[in-house]
Amino acid sequence: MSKKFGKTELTLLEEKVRKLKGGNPKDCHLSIVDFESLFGLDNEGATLLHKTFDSDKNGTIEWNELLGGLAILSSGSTEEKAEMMFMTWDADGNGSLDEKEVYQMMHSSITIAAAAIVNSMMGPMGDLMSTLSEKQASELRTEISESIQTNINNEDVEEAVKLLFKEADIDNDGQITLEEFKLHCQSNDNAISPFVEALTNVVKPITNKEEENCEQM
Ligand SMILES: [Ca+2]
Ligand SMILES: [Ca+2]
Ligand SMILES: [Ca+2]
Repeated sequence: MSKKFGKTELTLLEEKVRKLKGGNPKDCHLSIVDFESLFGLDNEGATLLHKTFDSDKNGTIEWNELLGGLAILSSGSTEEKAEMMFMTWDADGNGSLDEKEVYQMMHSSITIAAAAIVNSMMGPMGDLMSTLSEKQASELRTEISESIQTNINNEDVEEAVKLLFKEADIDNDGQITLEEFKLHCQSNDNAISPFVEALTNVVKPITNKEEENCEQM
């Protein structure tokens, strides 16, 4: 596994941010709209990823937050990932997760997963995509991910939420604390992996150079 966040990826990321914002990428303040075009996400997905990376919660992503977020997603420990996810999921910042927060995040993570699928389709469709304008390409993306989203079954999401609470809410008080969440993630490899995997796939074009694709799967 050589999923490191190295010099090549760094240069690529700098280029992308410079192209998007102009000026010195290290002085960037990236908005949710910037994230939409940087990662090829729709608004819901970009909002979630943006929130995940915004560790000082000031509403924009600075260069160090961008690097930090990408580094954790591409090579962080389970504990680091769990902490990052928890902070993102805890929308009201009260230090625990309730059902509503978990529902929202489960729903968003499906959206992100859809975007990752769409992005991975865009690669092989490169020839076609290069004939489209930026606007047409982004419309096509939105169209495909919308059609995936309309097929999301809300009852399935509710099931997934219930299951998480059943397994992780040890003292049964209807709230998942950071401790409970970390314990759950450590004893259960699959707990955050669909979510993290979805995010990782979205950032992969940046954190992973194409020549390493042969290692996948
Ligand atoms: Ca910030
Ligand atoms: Ca909360
Ligand atoms: Ca609890």
